[in-house]
Amino acid sequence: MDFLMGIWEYFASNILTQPAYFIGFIVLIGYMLLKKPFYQSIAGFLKATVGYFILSVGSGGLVNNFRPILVGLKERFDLSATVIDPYFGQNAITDGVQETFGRTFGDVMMLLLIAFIFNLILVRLKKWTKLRAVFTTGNVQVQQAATAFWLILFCFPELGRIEVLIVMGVLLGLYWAVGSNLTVDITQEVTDGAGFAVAHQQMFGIALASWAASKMKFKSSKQIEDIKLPGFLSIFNENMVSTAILMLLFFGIILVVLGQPYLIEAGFMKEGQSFFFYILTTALHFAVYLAILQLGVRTFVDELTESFHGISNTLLPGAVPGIDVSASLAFGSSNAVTLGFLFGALGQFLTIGALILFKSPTIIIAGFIPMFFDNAAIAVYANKKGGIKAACLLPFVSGIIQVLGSALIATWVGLAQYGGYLGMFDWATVWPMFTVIMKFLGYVGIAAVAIILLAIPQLQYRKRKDTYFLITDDYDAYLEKVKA
Ligand code: ASC
Repeated sequence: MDFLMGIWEYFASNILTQPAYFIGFIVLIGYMLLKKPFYQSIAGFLKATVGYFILSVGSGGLVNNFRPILVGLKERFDLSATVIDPYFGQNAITDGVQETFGRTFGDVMMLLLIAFIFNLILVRLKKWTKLRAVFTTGNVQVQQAATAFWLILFCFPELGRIEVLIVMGVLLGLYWAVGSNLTVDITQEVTDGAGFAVAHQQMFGIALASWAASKMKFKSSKQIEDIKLPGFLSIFNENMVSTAILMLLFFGIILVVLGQPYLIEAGFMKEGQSFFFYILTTALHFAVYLAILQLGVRTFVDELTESFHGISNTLLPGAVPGIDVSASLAFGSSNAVTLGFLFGALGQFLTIGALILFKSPTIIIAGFIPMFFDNAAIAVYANKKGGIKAACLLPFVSGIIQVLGSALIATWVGLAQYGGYLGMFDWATVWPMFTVIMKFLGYVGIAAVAIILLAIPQLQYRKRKDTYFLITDDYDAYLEKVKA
């Protein structure tokens, strides 16, 4: 038993929760199942892993580049508050779970494993479940398993250890399968059939935003890439330029408010460094990291989707891999990414201002990850379905919801006092609703949540039985059929 646990721990900490290697091994196994020569399979493994690491450099760079702003706003305005950020959320749970519920964080990894296996089973039973996507984003799975662990203990503090793991393992596995399945079709549209789904923290958000965008009746619903600005404005047509200019304004205003003396004192700027060039460098690096992120995605996505045929022809018929939401940011309109971030930030900042003004017992501090990755993705999908206006409006609304939803749930379940909450869109909306249902209906609530989740893919399937599986099996044939 100890030996098996040792293997599991090694696998969990080095592969399952490290998406670069996990994606790499999926590619390796996929190619081997496709009976490619060994050297080609190894090459695929390397390219996918390197590509994913490049993506991590991009997304990590974006996060770090933004740190002075958020740390600065917090310190300058002397706010002690709950940070909405996946890593702060995870730390809060690590700190509080023993004290609050008398449980250990170690169980979170077991929960992750059970949920992941359940996700695989659900997809294997695709004929009945209609579920097509496997969640592979391990870093995010840890954060979600931790939060889900807390929520189930909050609803059922008396439930035994094994029962907790099984009940939440099933619900979380369902959420992974159902959530990423919700993004399959729209992601195929946005990426022109790249063959992956989103496995992240705003899957319901993406589905909802795409639906809302498609229902919005604006007079003109031009997509961002179709708008050709005239005269000097034409420089905004070029994504790198527009990102640089918009970020210069955004960072410029906030960094000037924070002030040079503070930035030097806090160690973000060096004594004697030019303030103007500090702001310029910070702003331009946004465009730099965005470009790196997109390069990373382009490096691994082709390998992944090609090799995944090996898995979807044999082990998991007809399945697609669910991957990090960053992947979808490399497709669609790049300007949508920037606009989504800015409007999401606006929504968040205004709502935080309102919390302070109305003396809310919990004040939220914006975290970059929800602000950027959720809202940029929502904008990319909304732009595809409803054009530029939807791509501005929906991230703004999402920013408001992220802050309000997180403030409510984090206060209610007691995570606010440990200083952090996951805060991504689904965890500020869908999961708080599940928590309400379970807290008030007890065991009936568990069944209700499971039934709701199971019903969603059935409804999707009913709407268009003829193309439901075709869209992943053969995208070109799907397009032909839809056109016909
Ligand atoms: C998250 C999280 C990250 C980022 C990354 C985006 O939710 O924990 O590190 O988003 O996955 O690419």
